[in-house]
Amino acid sequence: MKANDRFQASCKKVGYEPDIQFFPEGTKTASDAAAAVGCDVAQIVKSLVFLTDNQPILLLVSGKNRVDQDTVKLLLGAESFEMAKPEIVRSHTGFAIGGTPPFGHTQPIQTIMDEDLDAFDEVWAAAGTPNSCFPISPTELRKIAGATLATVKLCLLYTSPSPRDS
Ligand code: 5CA
Repeated sequence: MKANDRFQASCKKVGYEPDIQFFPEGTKTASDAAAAVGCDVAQIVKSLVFLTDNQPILLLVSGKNRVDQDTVKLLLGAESFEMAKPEIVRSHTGFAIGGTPPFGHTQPIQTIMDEDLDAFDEVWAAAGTPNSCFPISPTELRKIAGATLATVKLCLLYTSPSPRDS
């Protein structure tokens, strides 16, 4: 079965019908997806798989944000936290990087959702392939993914020189 059909079939099991839209120009990255959909990159949901103490964990992250791995590691009280290799992403979700959807995976996976996604009425996530996305409200996304909301983004702070230094 094609990846889009597998995603659709797993959504059906939880009573959700995604409005999958296809974009021949490609939606492999958050910026590709934002350009194709015609939305702000912040409204694109990146579905990123990490390994924490050797357990997979999924982070649903706004397209404008980078994950602060140290903060998430602390939040989880974990010893280790690192990005999963492509073969782990595929074996745990059933989908390849660039098309990994936020739910509907082959195995259950602990999921954390970036609180910044909650600012929008609608966000767009991958639908199983690197040329398809579907719109969803953040509330529904969180509910179906069984996700916990958290602050996950990297904040680069600029510290101005102290007056004593000038
Ligand atoms: N279809 C788009 C928008 S929904 C999408 O899937 N974006 S994504 O961010 O969820 O997936 C691409 C991400 O996969 C990249 O941002 C990057 O963080 C991650 N990635 C790319 N290559 C690798 C790799 N070799 N190992 C682990 N993660 C990778």
